[in-house]
Amino acid sequence: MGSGRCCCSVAKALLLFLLLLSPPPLFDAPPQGQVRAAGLLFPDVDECTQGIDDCHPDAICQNTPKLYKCTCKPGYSGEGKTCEDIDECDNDFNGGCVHECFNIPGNYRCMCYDGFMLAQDGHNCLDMDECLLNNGGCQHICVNTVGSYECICNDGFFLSDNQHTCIHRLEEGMSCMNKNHGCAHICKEAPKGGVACECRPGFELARNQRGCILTCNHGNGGCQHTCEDADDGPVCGCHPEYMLHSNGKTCLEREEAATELSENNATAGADVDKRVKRRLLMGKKCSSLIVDTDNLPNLPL
Ligand SMILES: [Ca+2]
Ligand SMILES: [Ca+2]
Ligand SMILES: [Ca+2]
Repeated sequence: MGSGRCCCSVAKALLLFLLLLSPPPLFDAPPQGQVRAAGLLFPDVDECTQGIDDCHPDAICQNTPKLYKCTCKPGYSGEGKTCEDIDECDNDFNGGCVHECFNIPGNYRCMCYDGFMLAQDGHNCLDMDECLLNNGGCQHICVNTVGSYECICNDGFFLSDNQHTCIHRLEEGMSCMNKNHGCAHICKEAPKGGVACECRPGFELARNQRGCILTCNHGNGGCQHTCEDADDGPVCGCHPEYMLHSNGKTCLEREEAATELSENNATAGADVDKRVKRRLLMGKKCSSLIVDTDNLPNLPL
């Protein structure tokens, strides 16, 4: 009998022990959309949809079972309760833009100087071929140049002051009508006789008072990326990620330039020319496109 009571109390103790081991309902995961407080179930409040969160206007609110989470939108930095626009242009790479970089809330935008258009990558600037549309407005011949274009007249004509129409040369007569007046751009007759040469905007009169030297103020000096004025005319440079082409005007992506160097020198030049031409054609295609830089990825800083 004594051993039976002992066996029963051992079984009770074992049952109690097992009960203690099994997790009490207090620690069970609450059903979805509900939270447990003081052992009771309450529905979760979606603070985001109810607009009772204190996330920054430039942050994304995410509901969590007990509370909610704030995360700054892409292009903004901060912990969520405060978010600040990142100035993507404020670095040594000019935001990756080869001409101008403009910071905007949550993003940035690259822009090109006159005579250039933004490439599809939203960062590079390509020459616009003005001659493709209406012959550039030139009466006779249109010649495209990097950053600009020029009108040229057929033999027996000279370019008028508007730089687009051509005037028939007269036989020997007043100085400017004499084809040997020597002015590179504009010939003006001086009140006391003789001629005084002038240059088109963006050019400077050369020391010989006849020729005209291009400056960076005209078509970015014929440079695709950067331009600096020197005594003999503009000196072109490229954005850090590019290298100057041997033509001294256009810029090649560094990888592309390295390939050129390893290729046969005799064919390299022709290939580059083809590539530049192809790029100009590509550029032409995207001239009517509006590049949506809002959807461009932000550059890693
Ligand atoms: Ca919540
Ligand atoms: Ca920004
Ligand atoms: Ca051009």
